[in-house]
Amino acid sequence: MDILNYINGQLRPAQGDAWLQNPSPRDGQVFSRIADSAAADVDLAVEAARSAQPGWEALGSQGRHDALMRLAALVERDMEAFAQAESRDNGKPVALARKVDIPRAISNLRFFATAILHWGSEAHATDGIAVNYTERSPVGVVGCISPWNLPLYLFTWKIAPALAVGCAVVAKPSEITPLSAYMLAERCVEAGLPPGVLNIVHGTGAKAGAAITAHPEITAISFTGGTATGARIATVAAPMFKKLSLELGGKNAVVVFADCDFDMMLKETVRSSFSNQGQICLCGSRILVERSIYERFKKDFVACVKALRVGDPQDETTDLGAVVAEAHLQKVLGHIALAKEEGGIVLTGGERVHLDGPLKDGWYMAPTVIEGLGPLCRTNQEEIFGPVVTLQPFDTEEEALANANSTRYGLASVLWTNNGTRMHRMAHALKSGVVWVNCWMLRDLRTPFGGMKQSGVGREGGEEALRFFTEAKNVCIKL
Ligand code: TXE
Repeated sequence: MDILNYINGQLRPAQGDAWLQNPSPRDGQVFSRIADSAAADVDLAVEAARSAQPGWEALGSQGRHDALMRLAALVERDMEAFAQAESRDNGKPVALARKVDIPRAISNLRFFATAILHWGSEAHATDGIAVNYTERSPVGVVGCISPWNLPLYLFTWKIAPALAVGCAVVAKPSEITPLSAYMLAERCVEAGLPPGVLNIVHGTGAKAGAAITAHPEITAISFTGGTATGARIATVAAPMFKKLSLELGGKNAVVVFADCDFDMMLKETVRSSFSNQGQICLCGSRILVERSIYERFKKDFVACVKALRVGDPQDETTDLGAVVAEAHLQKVLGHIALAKEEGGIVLTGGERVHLDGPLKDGWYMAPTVIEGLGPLCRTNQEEIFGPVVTLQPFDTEEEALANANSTRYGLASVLWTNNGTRMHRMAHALKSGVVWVNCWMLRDLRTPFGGMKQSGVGREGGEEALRFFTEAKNVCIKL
């Protein structure tokens, strides 16, 4: 299978006919090849976007709404094919792709297609001497660069608001999981999206990604990925005065108080630890438990984790599929070795899982729980981004807070308590862009989404995203 670029409405290989191999995490076998694009391909995409943008803006919000809704309907029509493809490309259980990834991609398209119909701006009357109104216009051609963990979910999370406000887009999905974006491109052709409005350039970050970041005609970059990559992108984009939205890494704390609803907490904490093989930047990888219930939590949690089924992503009963790449598997296993060196005790998991038969070369690992480490060791400070969590007891709220806030990240926190005043007190004091109380990954797309500290710059979601992809102009008229 050839995964082609989508430039100016056409599906085409990279110039120079360069290709990357695309293996499936499920069995480690190459099943497709990806256009290995470079600056010349990005130049073509930007040229197409620049030509298409004025007409796309002039189409108006109703016209853009209609086009995005047609695209959403085609993704929904082919939901199963997208779910199977996402699972094959990423290694996640197909049940997860069917339940989370693809439905959310459809919601992203529909949410922003409709949001633009209701989006207004503001006016300010100045003491009877002037009236001001704020005009919000699309910034032009934008770059959207997305990661491999939630491929279509995060790809559409970026392109939908950009397209809805009238920008034209040059987008690059991760070279590790390009398939669903390619399938979306095929549906763009079928939906009759005007050529050049959306351009998808496949390839590596160092070539295609860097060319998008550095292109002088791209006015804004929306990026989701690792913190180190975000910093590299910022060093290029900032001196070019591009708008930047950076959604980066996380090392999220789950704070469990004895007064919580234990059974609900336990079930959700297994999910927040290991969903998508722990490869969601919002996963709770540091679990802090009030000492009076620590032993009970440890026993019940480890029992639940041992019962999780690591298996064929195509099998409906699988809880954990394969991690996304061989290199990533080695990276996660390396973190477990480090944890042991730092004095951690592996309560369950900690090793690669070899399935038999055709899946013997797939990249599977056991969900892993580690205890006995303090808050400041590397294992509790560095993002692992795999099915690995640590447990730490705490005695006081102050201690839990200091621990939760002790990393350079600030993306999400999860708080389990039924004490109302504590909910507000802790939510206020936790240094993260998202705080979930007695839930995890409960998402309202209108809310601001993103991290602080080294988890990112800016916010996505709702009006935040529409404002990111537009320039605000104040027009002041003397009365
Ligand atoms: O990131 P990478 P990954 C974080 C998550 C983890 C990481 C996983 O916590 O740390 O992202 O994603 C392209 N110039 N989040 O490993 O390598 C690359 O090709 C331009 C946080 O994929 O940074 C890919 O398309 N582009 C997030 C994309 O950047 C470059 C949710 C990401 O790649 C580039 C998901 C360069 N120099 C993951 N180098 C959140 N906060 O929501 C690479 N790329």
